[in-house]
Amino acid sequence: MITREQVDSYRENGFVVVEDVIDAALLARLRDTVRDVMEGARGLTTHSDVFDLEPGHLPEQPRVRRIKKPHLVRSVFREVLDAPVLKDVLRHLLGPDVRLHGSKLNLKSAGFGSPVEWHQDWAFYPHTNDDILAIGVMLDDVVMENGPMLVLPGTHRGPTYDHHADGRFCGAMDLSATGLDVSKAVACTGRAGSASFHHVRLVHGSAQNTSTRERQLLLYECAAADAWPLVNFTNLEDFDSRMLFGKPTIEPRVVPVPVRMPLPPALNQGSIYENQTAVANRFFKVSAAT
Ligand SMILES: O=C(O)CCC(=O)C(=O)O
Repeated sequence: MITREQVDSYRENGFVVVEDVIDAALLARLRDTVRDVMEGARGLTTHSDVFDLEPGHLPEQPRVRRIKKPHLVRSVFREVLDAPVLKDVLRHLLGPDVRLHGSKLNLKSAGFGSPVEWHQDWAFYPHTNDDILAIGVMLDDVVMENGPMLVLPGTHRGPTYDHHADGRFCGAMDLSATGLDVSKAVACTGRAGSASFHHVRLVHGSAQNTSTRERQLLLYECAAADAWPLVNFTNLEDFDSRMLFGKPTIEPRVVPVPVRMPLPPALNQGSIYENQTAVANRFFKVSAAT
């Protein structure tokens, strides 16, 4: 299902896009469910446990940036993780024992969907080893115009960059301070039903969606079972309940990977979008909401 070349490319570049990880019927159910869940944002005056709101949100005209932890909101979002292609890819990239770390659905709506500044997921959730990746299931066709995720190939083998501003974690890098060449960025595009798989240390970000096309990206963070978090460990029952397949372990595999703690915590909590509001030097432009 995933080819040897694709696995090698993931190891070399830190990402791979695989087509048709979910079938048309599941894709249609996911889209319907998103529409239904979004009704819950009507009337909200501030972010909630489920919804992260766009700056231009109004209670009577909801604008949502993110549905938080969708796998806990509706069971169809949990079903995606049983898709055979997706499981096959996870087995090849992370091994026989895999745990779900978290999930989120970035809406990036047509016309105003917010950008995500350059960052490494690793800066948010360092673990004892880095056999961790994020799956981005495309619920819409993702093209250059509607704010695809942009990745800098090979950066998963480099340093962990500074994600702090004014002495606090802010969840974003100042690319100009890193020497990284943005012209080398690759866009993770693909037709709806495809998915990107990106390494936890890969530098990535995405622009505002100023196009007329939606770009919904359903993200699942997955870890090898022996990767234990260095921050925000809750309890063993919750930890083990998130096993997707294989066996849990109480013996973390510890490898010498570069770590920076996301501490002191970000000034603005709730989501990466909120964390990143503390960044002075934004890379991606934000135009007034249409
Ligand atoms: O939605 C995107 O384009 C970027 C997603 C991402 O990097 C994140 O939410 O951490």
